[in-house]
Amino acid sequence: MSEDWQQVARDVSALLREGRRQVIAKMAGPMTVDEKTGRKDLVTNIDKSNEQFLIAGIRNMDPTAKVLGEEGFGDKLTSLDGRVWIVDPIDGTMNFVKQHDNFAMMIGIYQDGEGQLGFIYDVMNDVLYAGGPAVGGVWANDQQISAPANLALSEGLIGASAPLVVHDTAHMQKIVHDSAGMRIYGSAGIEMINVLLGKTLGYISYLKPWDIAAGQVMLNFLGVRVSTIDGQPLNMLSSNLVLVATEKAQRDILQIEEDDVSL
Ligand code: 2AM
Ligand code: CA
Ligand code: CA
Ligand code: CA
Repeated sequence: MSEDWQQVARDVSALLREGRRQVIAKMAGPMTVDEKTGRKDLVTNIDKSNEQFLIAGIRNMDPTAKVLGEEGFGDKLTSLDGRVWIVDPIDGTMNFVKQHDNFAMMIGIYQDGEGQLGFIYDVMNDVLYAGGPAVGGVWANDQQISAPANLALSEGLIGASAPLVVHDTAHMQKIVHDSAGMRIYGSAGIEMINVLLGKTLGYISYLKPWDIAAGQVMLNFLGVRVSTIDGQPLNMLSSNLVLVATEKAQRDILQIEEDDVSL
């Protein structure tokens, strides 16, 4: 693979734009929807074909790449050594099926466990968020993004996945109570875009590596904290209860966890 990260970023952006064109073309045709673990966990023929398309493009760019893909067309990974590409072909599949909106395509590139580049493509708005330490910035299409304000929990909105709130996992109700309000978008990618843009100050959800890989790279680069709900680094080979938050809001939320208080 080219060691010129700017070139890699351009190549991956072109790959994602072509993937988007194909996804949008296929959305006009019949969609096959299957359940994975249950009726709220879906996969379509387009999730699968887009993952195959993206992974073929990645292997073309980087023949020795190790690829972790949600739908199983990548490799079985046992470590993060070397260069690892983490792919979520459609993030927010339920939104994709029900709304034809509010879903994303995501790719994260890690080198020996260190995030280098992240890509989150807001498909229907046609805005590609891309960047990380390898290219020294984060962009929304051609527009560079500056770091979001370091808001305390009380000063901003927090995103979360609905089950955490319903079951009051990890003191979610107290966290929501202490915030300015909660929003639920149904796509980790769209949630992380909102944090990148400072529209929300954080996001809490139980996530797999492909849900968080791309966002973690860009968020960290802009000073947003990504950790487990206990403040520990994520294990990028398994699931995590993920806390994305501004530095101040992370401190506020970790304090709630430590105090172990409910409403
Ligand atoms: P997905 O659409 O790629 O599966 C929905 O709240 C968000 O959580 C989406 O980003 C979704 O990603 C992710 N998610 C992770 N695990 C999930 C699961 N078991 N069922 C549904 N969504 C899941
Ligand atoms: Ca899924
Ligand atoms: Ca996902
Ligand atoms: Ca997905």
